[in-house]
Amino acid sequence: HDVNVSTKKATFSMGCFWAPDSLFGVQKGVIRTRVGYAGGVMENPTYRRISDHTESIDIDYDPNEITYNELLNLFWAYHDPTARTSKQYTSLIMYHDEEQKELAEKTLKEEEKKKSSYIVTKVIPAKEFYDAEDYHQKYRLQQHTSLLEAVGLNRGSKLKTSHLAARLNGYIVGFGGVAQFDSEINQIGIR
Ligand code: MHO
Repeated sequence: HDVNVSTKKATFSMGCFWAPDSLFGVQKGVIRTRVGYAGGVMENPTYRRISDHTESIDIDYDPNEITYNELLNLFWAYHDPTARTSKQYTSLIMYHDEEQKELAEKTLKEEEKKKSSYIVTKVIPAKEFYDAEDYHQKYRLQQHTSLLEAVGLNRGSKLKTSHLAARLNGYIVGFGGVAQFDSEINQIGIR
């Protein structure tokens, strides 16, 4: 279930991290995802003691298959960047290099124009990313115990590294669609 291609990272915060885990996990070129806490300074946050951190998603993607711009388009389309929320659920783009920073800032300005409203999203450098507890990883998929067992994903922290887990966690809530599922069923390790 692990895929070995060289990847880049993208890190976003856009509300409760369960939904973006499903959204991004099923995109073409996304190899694996994990959810966690980032954007703050307190060490070792947890769900109960999230402190100054924000629920975040960390994406490993193959830049030959999907661009950072495409990931940004999904980021903007699938949450409300004008919503003022608590720090736990705020909107963040955490960039990993200068190119990501520039693209993030450019799309933020475009979004501001489009919505003609204040965008709360902060573009900040990616720092420490603290993995969330195992029960938050691929949360939607984890609600399907027998499926997890059938594909051998029911134990340990495999849910953070498995490509198959990322795919199924998207398909299970309807992202990706049947045609894409059929087209990749032989590659993602179901049979
Ligand atoms: N308890 C909320 C948010 C969960 S998310 C991990 C819910 O059930 O939607 O913050």
